[in-house]
Amino acid sequence: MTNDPTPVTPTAFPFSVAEGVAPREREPAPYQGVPGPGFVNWRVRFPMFDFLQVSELLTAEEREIGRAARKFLEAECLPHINRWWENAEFPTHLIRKFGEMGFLGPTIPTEYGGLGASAASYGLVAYELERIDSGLRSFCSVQSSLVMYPIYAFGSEEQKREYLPKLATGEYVGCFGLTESDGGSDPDGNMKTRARRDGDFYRLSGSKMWITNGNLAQIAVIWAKDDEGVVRGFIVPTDTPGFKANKIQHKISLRASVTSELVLEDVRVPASAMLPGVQGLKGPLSCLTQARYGIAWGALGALEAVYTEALEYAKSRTTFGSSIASRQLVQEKLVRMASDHTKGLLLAWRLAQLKDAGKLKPAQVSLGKRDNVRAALNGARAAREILGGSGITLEYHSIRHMLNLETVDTYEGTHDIHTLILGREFTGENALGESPKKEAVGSRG
Ligand code: TGC
Ligand code: FAD
Repeated sequence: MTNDPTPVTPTAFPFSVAEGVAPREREPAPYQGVPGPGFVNWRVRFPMFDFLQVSELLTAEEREIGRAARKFLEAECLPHINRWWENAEFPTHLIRKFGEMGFLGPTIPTEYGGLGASAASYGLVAYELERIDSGLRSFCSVQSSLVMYPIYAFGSEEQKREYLPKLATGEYVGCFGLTESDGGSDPDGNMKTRARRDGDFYRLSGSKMWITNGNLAQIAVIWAKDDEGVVRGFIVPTDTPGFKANKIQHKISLRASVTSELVLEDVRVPASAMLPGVQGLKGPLSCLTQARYGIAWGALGALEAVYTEALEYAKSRTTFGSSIASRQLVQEKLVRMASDHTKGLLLAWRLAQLKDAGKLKPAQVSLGKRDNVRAALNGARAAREILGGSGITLEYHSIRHMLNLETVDTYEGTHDIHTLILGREFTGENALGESPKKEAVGSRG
């Protein structure tokens, strides 16, 4: 790993706004050097920003997984992502390739089709995906952490053998239905979806809102309350009669991702579809811990993307006789981005160590998700500002990242919910409030 001081050649943008025509798709210009100090050259087109050389703390295998992911995503996704985002299109043709690259369930053991990779490897995959677009990372987060993880951690051996290999290759896409329309922050208090026992079957009724991959999925992991009012997870094939997915339109964030409402009208599944290994809210919350961990890494990928774009732009943009990079106000913004990225990477790396050691606590993950996502969002807003008027167009990437990160700041627990989780952890006082008293569904007839 060497730092090469050769000046950077500006990236070729996917299309020119001035042309006023549909995006022209081109290969980005070959990478000529590193944008400046703090970039570590992984011998790919763009080097990773890594000011404190955290990559030296990674194993050779972890670095190789990150390097391969970056090379693949640079070639297959970066030249097209602004068009996909503008057209609200998810690249379904890449799902199988994501499987081949090991992006789907990388930490799942090899006997079930995963890579058996470390937590840092999973984090680096999330980082590289989100460096291109939060929607691509979302797709893989849901598949890996919210669908494969619960089947692996709480499923029967039969469920694991039936679903995990297909999910790892991308033959099957999964989605995760926890949130309902009455308030996602309090999934227990607001859960109206019911699973009523009917002999050897369950009948599921209710609806789920804001479900990533909903219209792409062959299976849905649905969280519902049973006759005793206890939260249980069910693997529901989406072609089961009574199951319907409605795509949510007009999103101004995470446009290169499919988000859906799920409607379940008396959906009948065998009792063997229930995840036997967990009950209560800790089932879905354990999945969220996995996904939030990945987001703590992923957000830094987006932060690197906007920092690099703003830095290159600032160096090449001249006002009042010199580059805007020479101005103190611009430098302050760039330094804040670089500083937040550096601290965030150390935080993410430490979470990975704790995770592999089996010592990671949910509140520690809340810190990583909360702080790294907000740092990335603030960085994207600052990058957009440095880009001036050009920054509001899809000729550049920062505004897309900024709009995406508004969602990332909200899903998987809003910024404020994570503040309150941490407040509860540090003070011992619960400022979240109490969910309404749980009642047995069966008693209502
Ligand atoms: P609380 O009393 O705190 O806990 C209930 C039980 O769960 C356990 N637990 C956890 N276990 C694992 N991981 C966690 N993060 C956990 N948090 C809590 C806890 O120990 C307890 O276990 P037990 O054995 O004692 O029963 O429950 P609460 O009702 O007070 O929870 C409050 C709160 C705020 C923590 C929780 O409701 C919450 O996290 N709300 C936010 C909801 C959320 O994040 N939803 C995300 C939906 S999925 C999504 O957004 C996907 S986006 C995907 C993408 O595209 O990337
Ligand atoms: P609410 O819970 O209604 O919160 C509204 C506001 O009130 C927020 O600012 C919140 O911070 C604040 N608030 C709430 N409670 C408190 C409190 N006690 N104290 C102070 N402030 C509070 N869910 C899934 O299950 N699966 C998915 O795949 C999925 N994908 C998503 C994809 C997208 C694009 C989006 C936007 C959401 C997705 N979600 C998914 C849902 C997401 O997790 C929820 O939007 C999120 O948990 C917040 O819930 P809510 O939108 O209902 O907001």
